[in-house]
Amino acid sequence: MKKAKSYYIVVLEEVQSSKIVGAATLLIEFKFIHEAGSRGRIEDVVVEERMRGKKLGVLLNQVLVEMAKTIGVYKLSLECKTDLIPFYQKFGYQKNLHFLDQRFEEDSETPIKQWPKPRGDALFNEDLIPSSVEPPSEIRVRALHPNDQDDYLKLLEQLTSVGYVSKHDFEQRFLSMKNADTYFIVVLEDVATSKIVGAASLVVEFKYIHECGLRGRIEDVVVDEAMRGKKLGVLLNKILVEMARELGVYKLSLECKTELIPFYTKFGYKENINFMVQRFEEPTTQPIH
Ligand code: 16G
Repeated sequence: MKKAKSYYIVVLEEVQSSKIVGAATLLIEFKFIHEAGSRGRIEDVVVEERMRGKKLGVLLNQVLVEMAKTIGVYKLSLECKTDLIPFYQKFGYQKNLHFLDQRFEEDSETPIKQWPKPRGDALFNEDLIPSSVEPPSEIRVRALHPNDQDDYLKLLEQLTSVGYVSKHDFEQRFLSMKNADTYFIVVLEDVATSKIVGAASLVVEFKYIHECGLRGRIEDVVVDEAMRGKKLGVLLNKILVEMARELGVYKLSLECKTELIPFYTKFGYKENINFMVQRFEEPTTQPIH
């Protein structure tokens, strides 16, 4: 967690007993979208039972929202049960997208013997790309490389706002992702033109819960407009679900619009929980990392 430079676990210590009576995590996820910005996630918020009713949950949330603003995230989100929606609305969150997840069997053994190290320029170790999922012959599946900048950013513009990303910003973003070793951005290259025509990310999060387990998130799935209808979205999703399983995540999730629920349901996801999000004005200065 420390190496990834993205985990801010805040605890509340009861002064008298030196016991931890509350905790919450702010997780920062590095992005290429939103000017190579970052998004924040609130995770694992918990207050000791005997300390409930003292507004410690409010305190934790206020602290984390302020920290997220200081860091300069463009949006902050969390998942919660239906009865907690009114609580989180107080801090500025709204329910708009849908949150889908699926769980895998939890093994008591370490999920993966050796975390696969990336080789060469690639963002992640390409051996992880499952050979069981076969792309059409005109498509090559590979990891993102630093010289994919123009193609990849152009493609992301079909998903959301990207804005201006200098070569330096792109390289820094790439480096911070590679250093964290938990960003698996798969791209689909059109063999004939060498252009990137599809991309999707698997981002792995380290947890203490679930036996120091891992959770996975599918992010920034996009297929070039000109290539739609060729099942490339299906291909990307099959690949990432397999990779997540191979890495040993206990749960895999994503957020999507209503019209995409039937598509994602095909890969085993279900809507179990609410997704709440708030957006901030996009920072004009570089975020602090
Ligand atoms: C969708 C994406 C998410 C992406 C976001 C960008 C999938 C499964 N979900 O929710 O990964 O980051 O759109 O939208 O691809 P934003 O710019 O409004 O955050």
